[in-house]
Amino acid sequence: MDRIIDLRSDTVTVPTQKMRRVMYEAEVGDDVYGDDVTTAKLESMAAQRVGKEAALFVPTGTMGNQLAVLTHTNRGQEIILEEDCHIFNYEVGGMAFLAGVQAKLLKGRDGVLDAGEVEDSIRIDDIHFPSTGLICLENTHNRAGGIAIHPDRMEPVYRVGRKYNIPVHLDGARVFNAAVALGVDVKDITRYCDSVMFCISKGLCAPVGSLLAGSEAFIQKARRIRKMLGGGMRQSGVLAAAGIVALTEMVDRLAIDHENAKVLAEGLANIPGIKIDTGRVQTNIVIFDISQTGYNGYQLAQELKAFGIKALGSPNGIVRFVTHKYVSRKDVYRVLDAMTRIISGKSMLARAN
Ligand code: TLP
Repeated sequence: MDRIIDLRSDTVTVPTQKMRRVMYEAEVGDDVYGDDVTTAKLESMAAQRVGKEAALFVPTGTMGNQLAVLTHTNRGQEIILEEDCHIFNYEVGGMAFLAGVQAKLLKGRDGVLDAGEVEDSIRIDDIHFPSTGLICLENTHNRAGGIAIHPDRMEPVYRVGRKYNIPVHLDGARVFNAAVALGVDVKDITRYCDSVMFCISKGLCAPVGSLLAGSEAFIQKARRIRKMLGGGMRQSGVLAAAGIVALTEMVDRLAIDHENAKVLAEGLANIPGIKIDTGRVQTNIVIFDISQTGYNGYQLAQELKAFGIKALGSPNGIVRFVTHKYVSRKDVYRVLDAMTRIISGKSMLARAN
């Protein structure tokens, strides 16, 4: 049997040989005492890269986002988010449980918030109302299909934040995918937020970790809260070492994953019954609808298994495939071949019944 192709997420990427070597050789110390030079190096490199004063190494993107909410807000405040965002939908209700804030959800267009609607949602000073403590953005936008949001579309929301003195946090789990897809420096994106979280453990192939970046004062406070949550790590340099390779060597190659996603999307569009808007496939995420094929996501994932392909199942007809370093162009053709066989087989079965 051929090698397994794993399309479930870019989180499945394993560290490269170079990463494993630098992890082995990393100079480490107790980071809670500020002794881990490798972690310190990654943090300063990350801060510089996204144009912020300081950064903090955290175990996961979820912890980075939740730390941002905890650090920016006070209990009982309201935060503005796009309704399909990760912070609200996929972080176990952490913002309510940990930070004690409530959500004001706005419908985005392609994951983008309308600045006018954001402004209208900011609470006025009234004894009955919570105060608005934070605005959250996401780029690339995962559930919108990995759409890379141009900084010009973030700027108006950021201006609203400035006007009312409300901080803007960017969930930039895949912000480097956005920068590469748009052909801009990542700073051109992160200049429109006060804090940003980005992951090194996704398309950039590091085994573990994310960075939260912002002002010196913000990161100092976030560092204390990270400790409170049990995220003060000791010899984290073994992980940070891989992160340094991720930032220095793995960003530009994301363009290959985007190309492969495009080819995958165009191939899927040619399979009868599959609905996909190829224009929305701008980075490494491919979202499509198989409901007209007679399959649901669970069944498709089951069928793909027989072809040595791992995919996430869902009870509805919406499927997400994610490309990454370990999905080659040849793998894309293998996936398309399997998809064609599965879908056409099913239609034949359907006709026979
Ligand atoms: N997303 C994962 C799943 O949780 C859905 C994935 O496979 O895409 N922000 C965004 C936009 C994300 O997509 C993710 C992970 C996170 C935050 C959280 O990162 P981790 O998994 O490191 O906690």
